[in-house]
Amino acid sequence: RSAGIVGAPFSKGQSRGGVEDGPERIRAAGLQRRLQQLGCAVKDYGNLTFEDMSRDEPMGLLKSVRAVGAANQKLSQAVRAAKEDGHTAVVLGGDHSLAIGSIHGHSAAVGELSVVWVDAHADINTPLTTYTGNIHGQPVSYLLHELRSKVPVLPNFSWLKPCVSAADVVFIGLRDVDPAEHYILKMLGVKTFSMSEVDQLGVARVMEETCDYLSARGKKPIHLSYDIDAIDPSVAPATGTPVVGGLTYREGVYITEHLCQTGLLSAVDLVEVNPLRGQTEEDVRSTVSTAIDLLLGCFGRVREGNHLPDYRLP
Ligand code: DIR
Ligand code: MN
Ligand code: MN
Ligand code: MN
Repeated sequence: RSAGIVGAPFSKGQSRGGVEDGPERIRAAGLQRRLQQLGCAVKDYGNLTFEDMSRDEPMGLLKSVRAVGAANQKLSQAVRAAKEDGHTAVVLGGDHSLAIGSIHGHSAAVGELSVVWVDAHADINTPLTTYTGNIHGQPVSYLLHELRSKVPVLPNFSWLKPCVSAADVVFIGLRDVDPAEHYILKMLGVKTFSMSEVDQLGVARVMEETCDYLSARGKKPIHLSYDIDAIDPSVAPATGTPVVGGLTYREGVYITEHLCQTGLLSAVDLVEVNPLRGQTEEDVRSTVSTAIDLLLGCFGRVREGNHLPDYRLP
């Protein structure tokens, strides 16, 4: 197992500064070393750089369309390259608009995907249903075949073709869904486990049902898109749009452990860590440390402990 890390310090899918510092903070907390301690090979591709758009006027409500389009085209190519090098891709965000490029690039390399979207939000607004204008609340609509006719072609997005079927997506952790998003989820029959279902079923059953549901359509490579705001703000407060009533640390980590065990996890996004949104340095530390533990869970860390295969007692 090897991790191909791509840093994507991008923040223009929403309006709060600071989320572009996510990749550096997560690296500084020792991601590479801790993955290596698990016996995981690591290739760090470094951070992508995103040019400033001189003219990027809003289109109606939609903000920074051209910057988001260009950044995601670049990210798509980087994720595709990491997959073609044989790694499990790890995208460190940055805001969740990056899932457009990440999932597109992943699919370009390996074909049809299953997508597990762990988030307080559904991120399935279209450019016409959004009322914030933030593209981080829209990436799923850009990716779904079924919504193709509902998403106009936008500047710097002509490279993007929908590449995911609604039936191959599962949402976990939802608790702040806009009316239009709820309509779309119902209209398309998307599989969702809101926080109510997590409460009702427990996270173990949620993950059983998630994997059963996805594997019934064939064992496709899994793309995990993990928004840190899925985790309760008492644990992960340093994020742009915190919502009370989220996943506990243990539920959040369990999701990654379970997906890792499928052997199908092929790419992971860890997004929306915003060091400037913490009230205290401890808020930031707790958020970043949770992000690291989620990523380690994706690469085989289990809470019973691990040892390398060649370990010998001294
Ligand atoms: C809201 C919030 N549904 C929007 N979305 C967020 O902007 O479309 N996504 N915060 O992460
Ligand atoms: Mn999100
Ligand atoms: Mn969110
Ligand atoms: Mn399972």
